[in-house]
Amino acid sequence: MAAKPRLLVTRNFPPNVMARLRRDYAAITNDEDRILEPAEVLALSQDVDAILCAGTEKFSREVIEALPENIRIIATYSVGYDHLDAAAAAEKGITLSNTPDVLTDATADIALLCLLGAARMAHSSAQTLRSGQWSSWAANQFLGVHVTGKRLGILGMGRIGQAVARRAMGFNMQIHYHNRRPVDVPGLEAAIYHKTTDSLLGVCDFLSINCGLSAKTKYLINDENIAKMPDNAVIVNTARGGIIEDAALIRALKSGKIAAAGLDVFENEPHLNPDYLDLDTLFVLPHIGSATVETRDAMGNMCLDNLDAFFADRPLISEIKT
Ligand code: 8YV
Repeated sequence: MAAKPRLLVTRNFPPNVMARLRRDYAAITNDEDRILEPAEVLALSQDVDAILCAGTEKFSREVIEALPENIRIIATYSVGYDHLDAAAAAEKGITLSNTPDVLTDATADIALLCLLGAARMAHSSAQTLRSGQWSSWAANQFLGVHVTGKRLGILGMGRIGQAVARRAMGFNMQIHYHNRRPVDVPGLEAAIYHKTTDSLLGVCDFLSINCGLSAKTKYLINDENIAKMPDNAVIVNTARGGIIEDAALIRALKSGKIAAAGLDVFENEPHLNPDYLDLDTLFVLPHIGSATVETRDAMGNMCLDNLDAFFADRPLISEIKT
C-alpha cells in the first residue's frame, strides 16, 4: 500500500473532518487550535506534502516563497482566499483549493440576520433588556429602519450575493446590484444591474457587501463613497473586514449619515475597533457566516475531497486559478 500523503493541518477542524483526515493522511495537527505564526507554519512544513489551513493563516508572497519545495498543495477551509497569495503560489507550482458553494446558504442567512439586526436595533434593545434597564414598552423606543419595499444594493452578485437577493426578495426588498457582469439566473430577473459602484451606492437604502477582498475592493467603503449613499442607509458586511474602512463607518454612524450597520466581519479581527462599542446602531457578530454544524462539516469534506483528488491525479472540485 502506498504511504499516506503527509498533511499539515493548521487548525482544529470539526471532529468528523479530523477523523477523516487522520484516517487518510499522515497528519500533523494543532490540537490546541492556537493561531500559528508564519515562522511556525514554515517550520512545520518541512516534511509534509500539503497544508490544510483556514483564513486565519496568512500565506503572503514572502511566506509562499519561503515554503519548502515539498509543499505541492494548500487547501483552504474557506471560500475567500485573500489570505493566500495566489500569484506567488502559481509561480512556485503550488496548487490552491477553496470551499465555494457549501457555505452559500449559511453565509446568506447571516447577511439577513445582520441586515435585520442592524435595521431593527437588535443589539441595543436586547442589551437594555439583559442589563435590567428595560422599564416599560414605549411608542418611541428602539425605533428602527423599515425594511419592506426598500432598495437593497448588493455589491458582488456571486453565489452568496444571489442567495442574499433571494432571501431579501422574501422581505419585498427591491434588488439592485453591481458585479463585473450582469447575472442571468432564474428568479433574479427583476434585479437591477449597475455598471459602476457609484451608480449602485446612489440607490442603496441598504447595502450588502458580498464581494471578495482584493486591491480593488480594499477600503471601497470609505468617507468618499459613504457620502454617495442616501442618508440613513444601512450597511451590512459578511464578506471581508478590509472592504470597509472602519474609521469611516464609525464617523458615518456617529454623524447619523449611516443609520445602522450589521457586520459579521471587520478590520483587524478579532480586535473590534473600540470606537464601535459606543454605538447602539451597530449589530456585530464574530465572523460566524459559515458557522453551522452542517456547513463546517461540508467545508472540511470539500477540502479533503480536493486533497484526495490532487493525490489521485484527478481534477480538483474547486481549484483556485489566478
Ligand atoms: C471561514 C470565511 O470560516 O469561507 C470564508 O471565506 O470567511 C469563513 O466561512 C473562515 O474564513 C475561516 O477559514
